[in-house]
Amino acid sequence: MPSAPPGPFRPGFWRSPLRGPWLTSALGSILLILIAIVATTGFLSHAAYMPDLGHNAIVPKDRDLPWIASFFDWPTSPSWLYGLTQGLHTNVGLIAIPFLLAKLWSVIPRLFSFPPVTSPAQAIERLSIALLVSSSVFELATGVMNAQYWYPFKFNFVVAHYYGAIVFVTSLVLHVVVKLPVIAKAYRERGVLKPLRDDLARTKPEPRDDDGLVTPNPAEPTLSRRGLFAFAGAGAATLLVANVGQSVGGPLRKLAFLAPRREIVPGDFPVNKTARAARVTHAMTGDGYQLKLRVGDNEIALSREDLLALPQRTAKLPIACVEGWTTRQEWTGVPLSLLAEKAGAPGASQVLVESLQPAGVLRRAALTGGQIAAEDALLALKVNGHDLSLDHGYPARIIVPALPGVHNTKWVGELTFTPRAA
Ligand SMILES: Nc1nc2c(c(=O)[nH]1)N[C@H]1C(S)=C(S)[C@@H](COP(=O)(O)O)O[C@H]1N2
Ligand SMILES: [Mo]
Repeated sequence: MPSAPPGPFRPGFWRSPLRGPWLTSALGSILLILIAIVATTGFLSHAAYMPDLGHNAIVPKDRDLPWIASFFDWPTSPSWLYGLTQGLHTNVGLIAIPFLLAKLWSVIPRLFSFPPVTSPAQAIERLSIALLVSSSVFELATGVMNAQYWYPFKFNFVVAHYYGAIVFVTSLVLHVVVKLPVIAKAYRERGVLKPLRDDLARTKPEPRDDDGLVTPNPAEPTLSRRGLFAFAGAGAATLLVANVGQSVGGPLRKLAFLAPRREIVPGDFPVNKTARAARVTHAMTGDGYQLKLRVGDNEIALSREDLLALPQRTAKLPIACVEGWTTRQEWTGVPLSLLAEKAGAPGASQVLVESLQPAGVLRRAALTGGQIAAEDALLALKVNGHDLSLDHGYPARIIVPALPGVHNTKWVGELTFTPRAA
């Protein structure tokens, strides 16, 4: 066997006495719990998008995971549901970052193992690890970029993050299954928590292992194992405090210095896309504005005055954005079920909502029968007792309990109902 080139390829190069199967297993166990939460809430978010519903499809139906679309209709109650699942998704995803970095640090010697490939089986294992590492970094990086409204990439975030998640979860399951004996052995021999009792003076290397995680050339420890967990934990806590306020609100909102609070006017709530950015003008929303209600070939048009003359309903409902921020406001407007009735489609099974916004994927969205029928599902005309501002969707916008923010279409121009099947 050729001898390893000098530098990081030599086993003695990596000298931290902390590295070993127990440390990697313990960091991996924490990550596994965090990622289980992130993956579950992520796939729930995908389901909330209703990929099988016309005009909401983000992934072609025939290439989507069939069970995701079929197992349930995203509910409209409790209204905070999507705020909770998406708040968990983004905040737990952030917390995972320091632990992922710590885990990658713990296995660095493996990255340089020499020779890189010794057998076909081992080549497959290494390939699956390459997929796991790259997809986990890709998912966390694109997630953070999205939450920061930073889109330097040219691909569609939602589609890429979704397919990335499938690669990630698949390679993770494989990894856990393959490593189960190593994890079990580490916990059996060293105890699950026992190594955390060691202070710096008692921090010794683990016994040499087959994978070469334990250094043959240990340096004096500068940090105990529990110190390492505290360090990663402090990083996670800092990220959490710096972000969670935009999900839960209250006094924490002020502390959320990493959460983009752009275009926040004092006393107002965040705006996803301004009217200006969406190219919605006063000419479109002024006196000439008419909402078109359509069923088949029948069309009726209502001015904003007509809408205000209809029975109004007020409800305190959140906008819960896929990017993890949530805001609860008091909305007033016409129930969607009433508009379906007016249009001639009582109990409609679907509605296609189209915005006055001339272009962009968010200019239209489809709502299910259940989302139309929900008591508090509104075409909102006012918020907190005042007319909607242009940036929040004047003259009229959709607001449906527990709907992802992205489907709460602003500047609504047309509603096309599909009648209930006879
Ligand atoms: N026409 C239109 N409606 C839209 C959007 C948009 O870009 N265009 N953004 C959506 C997204 S992603 C969110 S989170 C909410 C935000 O509503 P707000 O700007 O009033 O807070 O509006 C939704 N409605
Ligand atoms: Mo959003």
